[in-house]
Amino acid sequence: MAYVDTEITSQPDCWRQAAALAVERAAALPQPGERVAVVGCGTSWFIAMACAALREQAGQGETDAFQASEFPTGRRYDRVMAITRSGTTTEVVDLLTALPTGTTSIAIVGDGDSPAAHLATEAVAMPFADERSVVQTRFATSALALLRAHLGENVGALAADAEVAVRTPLPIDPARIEQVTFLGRGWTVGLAYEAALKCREAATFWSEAYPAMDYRHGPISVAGPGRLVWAFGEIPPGLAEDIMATGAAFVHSRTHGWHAMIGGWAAGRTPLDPMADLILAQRFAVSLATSRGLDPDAPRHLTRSVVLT
Ligand code: F1P
Repeated sequence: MAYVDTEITSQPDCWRQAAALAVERAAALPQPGERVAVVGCGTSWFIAMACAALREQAGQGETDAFQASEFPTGRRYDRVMAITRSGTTTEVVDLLTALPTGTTSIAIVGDGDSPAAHLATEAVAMPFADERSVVQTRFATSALALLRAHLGENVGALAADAEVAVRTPLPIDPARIEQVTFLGRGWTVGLAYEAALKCREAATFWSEAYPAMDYRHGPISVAGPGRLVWAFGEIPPGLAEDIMATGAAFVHSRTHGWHAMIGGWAAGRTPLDPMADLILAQRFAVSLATSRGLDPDAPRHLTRSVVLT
């Protein structure tokens, strides 16, 4: 079994631990009304996007997300929250070093003794969610669970959905698919980007991701038989029909009658929270890798943390 399989399966328990940590470290996390920027690289950037959209949607204050290297240094934020599993990613470390004096920063890290943890005003360490794998799964979703618990969401219920997601059969056989596009809206756009990154990292697979409303503005041209569109959360009316008209397979646990489109998978099942749907996409990516004879623990051209010299 690959390390990444073990880490994927441990997510329900990690989410519960993240929720407990959110209570313990509430004072270090963004406070209501603050203007906040969430930053990261790769997976951590996509989780930053989801965090920002959820916090703003919860009425907690204006929240932006940036790839760490693209942070607009001319803007002023009350708090900059960096998400970084390793705590060593160059762009994140550089940004924390260069923040204007007086900016409160917080690093959500796997390793509490890492450079990012030391540079930030406060560090919230989640060693229980740290990973051996290069390809991130549980650290990323646990960081999001931490934020969601801090926003008052019932992470216990999310963990129950995660228990289903780690063991339910996959919605589609990866061996039947030559391309996948993930879609999301609002906070699930970040999840869509992350799901597509998993397929590229673990399986060198052709994967794309878009906000669902933008899909008909060009990307739909790629859809067709043997290809897959996978949507997280709510999607715009009519989109499912437009996708199915292309002959592509469509996975979306919220579309009425969707089980008919994908061969009876999970018929009659209550839709899972999109964060649990992401677990299914992580498992899909790992399964893609193994079905293509690749080792998901050894992604091509990728290291566990990108440290630039
Ligand atoms: C960020 C990251 C990962 C990617 C790879 C390289 O890491 O870009 O998203 O999968 O492992 O590093 P981190 O800053 O969260 O440690």
